Amino acid sequence: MIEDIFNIIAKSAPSIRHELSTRRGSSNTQNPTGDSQLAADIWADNLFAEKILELDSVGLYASEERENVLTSGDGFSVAIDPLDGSSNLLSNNMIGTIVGVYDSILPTSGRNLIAAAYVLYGPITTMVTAYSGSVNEYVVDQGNLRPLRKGITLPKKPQLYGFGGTENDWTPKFKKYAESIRNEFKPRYGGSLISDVNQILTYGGIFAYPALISSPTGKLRTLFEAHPVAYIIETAGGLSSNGDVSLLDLSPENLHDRTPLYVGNKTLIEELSNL
Ligand code: AFP
Repeated sequence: MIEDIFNIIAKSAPSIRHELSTRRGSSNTQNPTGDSQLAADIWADNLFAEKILELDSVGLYASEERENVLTSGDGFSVAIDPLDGSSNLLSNNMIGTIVGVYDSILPTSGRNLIAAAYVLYGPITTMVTAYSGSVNEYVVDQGNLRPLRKGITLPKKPQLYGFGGTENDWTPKFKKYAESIRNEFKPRYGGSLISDVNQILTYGGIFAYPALISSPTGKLRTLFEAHPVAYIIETAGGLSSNGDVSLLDLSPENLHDRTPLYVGNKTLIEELSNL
């Protein structure tokens, strides 16, 4: 059942990858949180909506690219960011697809997640899944999942940090934290959450898109980005936080609510939360 959802995402990945080169232009529309949409965002959303709602096990589809949910009876709820980091398309940098599977109607608490996954359209297409207490990585080979790493845990020795937003828009508390770790780790920021999170999963460290002075709730969307990423990182032995509590404890009131996001090695997230 959950595997059916993972498989449909993997099966769609080659078409997504193939279509990207011809759908990089703007669609002259905005998504519900005000981001400009590319033709590819809308195309990928329609593709996933059709394929995912065909599954008997899925009853509800919600996407970062559409205002309201689509329903098709009983079953799991799927929340998706069809093309995460699509502004990277123009500069030919990495993008992803993020998926959360909830055992509840949406919006809801991250504690109702039962699985999460992402596809990373990098030099190779990979997919990372978290389900039943285990995080696994696959190569997506012509739509099929070929195992790469099983039972992934965050490396014990963190190496990287990546922080979103501009420094003059950070809060004094976050600036202080950034100062404290700058000399210890290497900076890496890619501008698509999934590429940034995947390198934390691979090399260890911390990724944050903090609360900003201009946007106290940060930039990232709780249901479509924060919950699934937190589920994957926490299943891999890391921690997530909005500055106070685990991102999984957040119950957004609205589908498109935002949250500050901190994910990574336990010690680093604890230090940041205790400041
Ligand atoms: P989209 O999914 O709308 O393309 O947004 C990308 C994103 O939400 C997330 O993937 C990045 O971490 C973040 O925005 C990048 O934001 P900046 O452009 O402010 O660096």
